[in-house]
Parts: sequence; C-alpha cells; structure tokens
Amino acid sequence: MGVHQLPFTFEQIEQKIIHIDMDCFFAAIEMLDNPEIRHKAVAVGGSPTGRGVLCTANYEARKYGVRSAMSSAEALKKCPHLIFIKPRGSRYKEVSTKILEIFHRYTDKVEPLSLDEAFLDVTNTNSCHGSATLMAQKIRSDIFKETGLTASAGVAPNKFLSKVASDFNKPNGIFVINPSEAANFAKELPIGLVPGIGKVTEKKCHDLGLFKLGDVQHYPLAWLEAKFGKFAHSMYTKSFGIDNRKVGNNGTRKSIGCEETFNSDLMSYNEIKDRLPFLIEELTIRTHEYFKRHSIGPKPTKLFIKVKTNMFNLHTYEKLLRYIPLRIDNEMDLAHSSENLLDNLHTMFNELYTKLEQPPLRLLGVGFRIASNPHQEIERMGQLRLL
Ligand code: TTP
Ligand code: MG
Repeated sequence: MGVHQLPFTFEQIEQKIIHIDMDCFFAAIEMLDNPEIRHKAVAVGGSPTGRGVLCTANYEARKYGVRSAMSSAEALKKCPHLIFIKPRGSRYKEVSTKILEIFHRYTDKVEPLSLDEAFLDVTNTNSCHGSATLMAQKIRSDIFKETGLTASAGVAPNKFLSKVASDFNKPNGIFVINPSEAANFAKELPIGLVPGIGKVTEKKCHDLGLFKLGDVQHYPLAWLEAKFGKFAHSMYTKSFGIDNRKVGNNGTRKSIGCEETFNSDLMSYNEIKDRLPFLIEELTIRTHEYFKRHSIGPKPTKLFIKVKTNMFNLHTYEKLLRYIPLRIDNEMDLAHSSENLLDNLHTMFNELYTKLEQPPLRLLGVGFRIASNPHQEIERMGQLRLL
C-alpha cells in the first residue's frame, strides 16, 4: 500500500520543547515527607474498605501491578502489604508551585498540564548555549536539589513528541528526539502511546489495522475522518512527526466529551444502546485525565448527549449533575470524585435517552460541560442537592 497524497501542505514550525513530568508525584511527596515508608509499596488514594480509587502508586507498588485509577480494593489484592495514604492536595500544590517557579527561570512560555507536568517552550532561551537537552538536565537537577524529588523530561521539536518522550526513560530519565529523527519516530510509534488515544480508541485502531501511528498514512484522510471525526486530522499530521500547537494556548476548556460518527446510521434505540459502553469508557478515561489535571479549579456540572440525524441535524440534550465535586483536598479523594461522577452517568443517560431524536442517527456523543465557577453554577440552580 502506498502513502496517500496529502490534501494540504504542511511543515513543522521550528520549536524546541521540553515536557517535564514528575515521577509518581503524589506518592513521591509522601515518601519524601515520611522516610519510614520510602522503601515500601505505597499508594495514594481512597481506602480499600470503601469504594476508594487510587490516584497513584510508587514504583515499588507498581511491581505488583498496582496502577493509578485502580480501585483500592483491587490494589490490596495485588499487593497485600500496600500502604494507603489519603491525598494531601494542599501539600502537592505547594510542591507544584515550587516546580513552576523553577520552570520560569528558563522561559516565560510554560504551560502546566497538571500539578506535576508542564510544557516549556525554550526556542528562544539562550541559557545552556541554547541547548534544550542541557536545559532539561539542568531543570531536572534544580528540581531534585530544591525539592528532593525526581522528574523525567522529554525534549523534542514539538509538544506531541516531547510528551511521548518524557515517558520513554521514566523514572528519573530524559529522552531526546532530534528534528531529523521526528518523522521516523512518529511513524514507528505504537498507536496506543499517542496522547489522546485511550484503551477503547486503541482497540478500535487495532481492529482497523492501525498498529503504528505511521499506518494512518496508508488511508485517505476522508476515511480516517469517517472513523475518528475531528481527531483524524491531528492523527494524520502527527504521523509525520508534525505538531504546530504553541505552548500555552490551550485556553479554558468548556467540556470533556467523546463522540462517534458511524459508517452506517444507527437505525434503532437498541443499536444506540449497544454503542454507548464504548463512548462511556472513553469518557471515563478522559474524565480521569481531566480530574488529574484539575484537582483544583473548573469542574464538570452538566452531562450532555449529542446526536446528529442522518439529515445532519444536530441536537444536544443536557442535564445538571447531581454531584459536583467542588474541592479536592485531604477530605475529598480526587479519584473518588471522578468515580462518583461516572456512576451517575448511566442513570442520567437512561433519563435523557427517552427524549432523544428518532433514529436513524449518524453521530452519537456524550460528555460533561465544565463550569469555570461551580459555586456560582450551584447557586443558580438553587434546588441542587449536593451529596
Ligand atoms: P501522572 O504523571 O500520570 O502519574 P505519576 O506522576 O504518579 O507517575 P509517573 O511516574 O508515571 O508520572 O499523574 C500525576 C499525579 O496526578 C499523580 O501522582 C496522582 C494524580 N493522578 C490522579 O489523581 N488520578 C489519576 O488517575 C492519575 C493518572 C493521576
Ligand atoms: Mg508524573
């Protein structure tokens, strides 16, 4: 199969990007603050006796298969001597502020993605003779000297590749992708490692014969669009190692969601119901990811379902969430909040779903609306019951 001719011309805008990601961040802070647990298996999250979920685990616990977002009960089964610690949001925020201060010594163009992760654009930074690799090493060493914690770094000509790279030599490592290696690296990248591709989309890609990112180049863009909607274009450009997004321009998110455009229209409510678990699973991944990034800040307030009929009429249905996690700190477990939110999803979907437009439908989407100030949102909806 040949590579398809691109319907547009594009090239990588010259950039030097560093992505820094702290190693097992919450757990590392707990180990730092309590030397007695430093060499033991440690997890941060809800209690295993309730319906708690883990925020993260240290590398010792990961040897037993313990992972972020796993239920605490399951984690205990995998590692019976696991030590559970309740999250301490304000302490994590304090360390995060310190790390941000270090980043700003090197550049003003810093885009934090969560408490423990940020992109830095060092294209115009002169320190370390302008070497992004040396800067990344220096940043890692500053972080270690000043906080006692280790970080991993990815250095690349764009955001996409730098984010993938920071995971390659984790923990306490660095991985560099030079501009001349970018296209080949992207082409060979297993599709599940592309940021934004969760387990469900990965499976969908595999079912379609897409295993490496470069495999998308063998299909026309229109075909990819039919399968992946808006995401197709970015998959396509990324497969050539290109990503021209600027650091710091991610704006304020208004919603988290996922949608699917079907090859052949859904003809009945039963067919709609069959597709729903895939969308909900994808939404689950994105919601966890969102909570990880915004343990403090804007929160989901409404559920929405979006449908497009075979006549291309778009309808959106919304419902206020019964449970809005307002603040995540010692008292409230962050992972547990996203769990609660998703628990409500099925019930609410059943309520909304009877009002949906008549099939045939060509698109189905589900998601959450984000309010920048959930407190105000709650006041506005005076009758809201907070759990
Ligand atoms: P990550 O950077 O994804 O994980 P990590 O830093 O714990 O581990 P790694 O060494 O693989 O980078 O997330 C940063 C922090 O965000 C993490 O310490 C805890 C929190 N978090 C959650 O609260 N819920 C989640 O589902 C995930 C993935 C992370
Ligand atoms: Mg991390």
